Amino acid sequence: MLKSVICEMLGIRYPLFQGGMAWIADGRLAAAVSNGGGLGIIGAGNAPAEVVRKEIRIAKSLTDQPFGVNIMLMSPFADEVAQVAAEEQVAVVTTGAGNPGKYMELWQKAGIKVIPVVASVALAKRMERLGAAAVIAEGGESGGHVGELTTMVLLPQICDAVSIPVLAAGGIAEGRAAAAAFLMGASGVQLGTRFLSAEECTIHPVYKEKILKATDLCTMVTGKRLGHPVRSLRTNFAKNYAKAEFSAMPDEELEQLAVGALRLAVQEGDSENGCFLAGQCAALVKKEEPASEIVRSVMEEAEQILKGAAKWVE
Ligand code: TUI
Repeated sequence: MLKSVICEMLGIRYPLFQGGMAWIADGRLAAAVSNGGGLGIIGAGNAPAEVVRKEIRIAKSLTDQPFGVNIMLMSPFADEVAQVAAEEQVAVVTTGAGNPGKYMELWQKAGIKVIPVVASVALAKRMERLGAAAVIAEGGESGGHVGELTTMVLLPQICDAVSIPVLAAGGIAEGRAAAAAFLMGASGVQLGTRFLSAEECTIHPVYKEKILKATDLCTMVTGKRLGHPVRSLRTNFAKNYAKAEFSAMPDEELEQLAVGALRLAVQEGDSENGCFLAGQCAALVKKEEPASEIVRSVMEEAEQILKGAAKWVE
């Protein structure tokens, strides 16, 4: 079985995290992943603290395994959600879209393992100094808020720069990419897009269908002009947004265009006005299946590939 220091650190069977996708990763999905031997993560996104607490309680009722909460640092509720994570003493907090420095002490005092998602070497080093238990190096192949670098070049640089364990994210939907990440020095992997096809993932059927039908060039990045690049499916909404970005439209109006678009995708399956966040690996997601089966099959495939890796050596 494929094991790493992450398994011992967190008491989980497989070194595989499910990304804490905003609006999508709820207590039910997180519990299903944790019951399958990975680490399920509730995505707090822009949700108010009490909504997040409710999802944490749902996860606690569905699993006795460890799970995490992802705190989206650009959320207007980040302070309160950070507090709720501490009060509920979740096993792990992951963070995204910013620097979680100001919350580190709060979480560490609550006995929580803090594992920030980073898109640069500098932030990875800063997080290690502040006591992060590990970092997740996320390349720009991922869905949602993206950094500049690809997983292929970011991961080895972060592995060189820090002594804490590094997990890889961005572009990983299968055992093949997971095996590659381990070969490059990762101690674990995080998958987001692949879990959109989980049976326990409650996104609108239209969203799921779009993921299952996605092909290689199906995603694009918008939002660079306002400093928050986001990868999503190349829908009419994304194309129109991109056009608006290159027009003379004022920043405030451009910002308004995106408000509520993720909810419209997740809950309404609105192809015209919804923003369907997805990573480049959507094209590799082929079928709907239980979350536990995703965890097991990705790890098993990675293990077989790593066992066979000696064939390259004379
Ligand atoms: O955060 C993510 N993925 C996300 S967040 C999200 S919700 C959102 N919607 C619209 C705009 C922005 C966010 C959807 N998907 N992944 C982790 C991640 N973090 N990727 C990139 C970063 C990041 C970027 C800049 C982390 C830190 C950072 O700056 C740190 C600093 O010190 O300035």
